[in-house]
Amino acid sequence: MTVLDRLGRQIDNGLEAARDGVEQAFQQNLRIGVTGLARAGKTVFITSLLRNLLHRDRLPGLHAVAEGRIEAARLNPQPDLTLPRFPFEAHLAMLAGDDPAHAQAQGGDPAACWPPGTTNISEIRLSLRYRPGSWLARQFGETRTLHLDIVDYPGEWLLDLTLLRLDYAEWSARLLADAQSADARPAASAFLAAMAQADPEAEATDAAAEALAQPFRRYLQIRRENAGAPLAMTPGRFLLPGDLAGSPVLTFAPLPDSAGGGSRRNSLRALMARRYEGYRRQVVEPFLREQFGRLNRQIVLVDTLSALAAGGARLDQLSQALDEVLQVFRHGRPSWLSRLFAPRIDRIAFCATKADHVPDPLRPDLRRLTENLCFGSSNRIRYEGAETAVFALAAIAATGEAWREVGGERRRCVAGPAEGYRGTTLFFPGAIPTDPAAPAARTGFDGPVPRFLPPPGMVAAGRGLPHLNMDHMLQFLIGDALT
Ligand SMILES: Nc1nc2c(ncn2[C@@H]2O[C@H](COP(=O)(O)OP(=O)(O)OP(=O)(O)O)[C@@H](O)[C@H]2O)c(=O)[nH]1
Ligand SMILES: [Mg+2]
Repeated sequence: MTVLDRLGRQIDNGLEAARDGVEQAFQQNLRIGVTGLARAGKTVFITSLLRNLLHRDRLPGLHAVAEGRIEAARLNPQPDLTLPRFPFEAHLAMLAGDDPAHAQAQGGDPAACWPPGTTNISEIRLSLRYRPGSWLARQFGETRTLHLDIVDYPGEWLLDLTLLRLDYAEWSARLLADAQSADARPAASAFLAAMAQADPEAEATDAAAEALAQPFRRYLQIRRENAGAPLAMTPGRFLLPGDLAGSPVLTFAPLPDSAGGGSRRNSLRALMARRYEGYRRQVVEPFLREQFGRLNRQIVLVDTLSALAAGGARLDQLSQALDEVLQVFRHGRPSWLSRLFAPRIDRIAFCATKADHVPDPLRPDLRRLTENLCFGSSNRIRYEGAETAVFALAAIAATGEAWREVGGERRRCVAGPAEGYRGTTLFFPGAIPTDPAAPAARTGFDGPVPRFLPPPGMVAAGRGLPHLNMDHMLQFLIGDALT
């Protein structure tokens, strides 16, 4: 290679680096935290969000789409190399009725089904190439790229974030108060009997720890299926251990506080407290730091309708559980320095999910109820400087509308095929109270909320998925990043 060749190559490399630098300057990453308890609708929401951003025919409320400024979208390699990829294609195949395992379970009959409950963490990146809206922004480049990074995880793990605020004695007191309640006694009897036999001050052994942890795990699993079970059943990994199954960090249980002060260092109670501490340090803190520590935007998915249907204190429990979880996040307006080193969440969308379960005229009431339910949290978050908004949405609109006679009156219902029913199921939830404290919000529904099935033929080539309000929610959440 001649000197001139070498010089030419260096100039080429230099230009490329400069071009990369300019490219970098016009790329923006938003890490979006999808926050929701178990079954709130996170996985279906992420699947719909990805599909609808890849094929944007159903997003008129997202301004960059309406103005024709999004040139292309694609799934790109995710930034975190150690996390599994969110199985978007597999979930879509289930919704399309193309999942071979489900078809086999149905006797070879292909049928659309919902993705299963999530058992481990996964991540995905979707990148949008767009033309900026303003003339000024276009002077710095014709197109830009917005990367959206999204993480999915089992909802059971979310409540573990509340443990960061509770020490072992506080956590034990909470769990034992419920285990000793009349509601919980049948589920808790084996665990309470094991606890009565254990001597918390005796020298700790692995066998003694396991003799208590094993019935405690079993109790949590049974108890959470009970109608009146509290939402906050922790530790979440005892319900869904992911890759930690059987490890010592999952071998502990609550114990009543020692009456006369401290315990000996090698006592069973001290061992349990150390393991609880280990769980907080080695499981919960990394989960918070790695998955939620770098968030810029947050969606809080709230299954308000199911809580309303359950009646009693369920709405209060939901509101309190979400509020406790949200206190762990860093909200507020980011300074340019914090944007680089310790991002803050500056926009939060509170969303009532599965709004396709209520007919159109009642959806504003579902939104208002959710707004009132989350008022304490959203008020605090706004005070910290972040923007909040509330939506009633359906990631997938699985129902149509129909009319039915109820008590001599014609009522607008939602209708569609539902799990466990033949033909078309009609559902009318009655009026939706907007105040969670109103007597009507306490009575619950007479029957269960049907689980409507994904409509056949919903996944069509080149099209997004039918939804309610996802576009308006997206305009609030990421619209500013596409201007
Ligand atoms: N009709 C309708 N049903 C929905 C919608 N979103 C979720 N569902 C229902 O709610 C169930 C739970 O949704 P998922 O997305 O799996 O919930 P999740 O929050 O990921 O739950 P975990 O993984 O257990 O934490 C689904 O299987 C559906 O039955 C929706 O937009 N419309
Ligand atoms: Mg899930």
